[in-house]
Order: sequence, then C-alpha cells, then structure tokens
Amino acid sequence: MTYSLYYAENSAAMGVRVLLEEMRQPYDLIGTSIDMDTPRPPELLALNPNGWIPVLISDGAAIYECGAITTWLCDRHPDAGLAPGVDDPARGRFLQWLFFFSSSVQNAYQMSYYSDRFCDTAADEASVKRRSITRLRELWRVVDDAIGDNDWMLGEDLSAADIYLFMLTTWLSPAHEHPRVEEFANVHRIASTVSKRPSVQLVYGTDPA
Ligand SMILES: N[C@@H](CCC(=O)N[C@@H](CS)C(=O)NCC(=O)O)C(=O)O
Repeated sequence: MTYSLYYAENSAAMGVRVLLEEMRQPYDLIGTSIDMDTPRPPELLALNPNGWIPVLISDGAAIYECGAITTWLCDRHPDAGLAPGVDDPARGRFLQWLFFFSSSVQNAYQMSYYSDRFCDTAADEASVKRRSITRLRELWRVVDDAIGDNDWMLGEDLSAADIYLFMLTTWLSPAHEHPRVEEFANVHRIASTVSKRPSVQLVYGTDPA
C-alpha cells in the first residue's frame, strides 16, 4: 500500500514524511503551498476545509491533523518502534505530548505566522505577534523542563514525539523574533540528535538544528 501526502517545504507535512521514511513505507507527495497569497487547491479544501497540511491519504481515506496522522501511522507500523503500544504505561505521556504540540505549540506558531487570523484589525496584528513570541517562549520552557536530563521526550526511548519536537524547532525564526532553540538546552539536545537521522537528512536536506 502506498500513502499519499499533501506536502510543502517548511510545513508540518515534513514531520509526517520523516515518519514515513522511518517506517520505510512507500509514499507519493502531492505538492501544495502554505503561502498566504496562494489559494489552496479545491481538491485539498475538499479533504481539509481548513486548508492546512498535512493531509495523508491512507487506504483511500483522508486524515488531517498531525497528532492524528502520527498516531495512525505509529499504530499501523508498530515495528518501527516509534510509539508505546496501547497497554504501555508510557502511552499516555506519548499522546499528551502529541496533543500539546498540536493544540498549543502549533497554535502559537499559527499566531506568529498568520497573525491576521487572530485579530479583527491590521492595527492589532503586531500585538498578536508579540504575544505569540511570549507564548512560544512559555511553551518551549514547559517542554524543556519536562525533558530535564532525559535522552528523549519519553525518557530512554526515541519516539515519534521527538521527531515532532524536531519539526517544531525548525520553525523558530530570528526573522520573527522567536526565541532561539539554544535557549532551551534540553529541547536543543533532542532536536540536534534527531536532525542527524538519515530520514531527517533526506527530508530536510541539511542539518537545520
Ligand atoms: N492543527 C493542524 C495545523 C496544521 C498547520 O498549521 N499547517 C500549516 C503548515 S505548517 C498550514 O497548512 N498552513 C497554511 C495555512 O494555515 O493556510 C495540524 O496539526 O495538522
């Protein structure tokens, strides 16, 4: 079976592509854009009315939301060892981080990159942007403290949560006055280690961490 993934560079679809590489699953990429000035193709909007990617086509059915796609793929390909199984005590924390990343951290990035969607008037955009920077700093601090001295998000074992973390760090941008990843030593440590994996090198091309 071949997966299809709606895809653009610098988008959240890159993390899903890394997972597919790690799982050694065949996939096709369907190119699209996350540029605010480029209309989303109607076929994408029919699958995800939000116009966001990633959207994964699996067995002919479309799934959107990074957390859902990650869980779906990890459950279907347990041999890749990227998630604790349903009876594993670490499963709860795995899901916790996926949901936290998707609902809180990604939302703060949305506030930063798409500030106009979070206010009524252009005059308020700068305030939203400033708040997003504070929010990103607060959220990454929570993640950094939770990692502590652990090797990985879940402790001793790499999981898809670490790949998700890596992807999120690549969006920290000096141009947007975001905090630098180095401000969060534990996050930086995990992101740097993940960045050296062959799957990440292939998808990201270089060593961005
Ligand atoms: N909650 C969604 C967010 C996805 C998301 O923000 N995707 C961005 C790319 S990183 C996107 O498609 N942006 C285009 C847009 O918002 O118009 C998820 O977890 O998949």
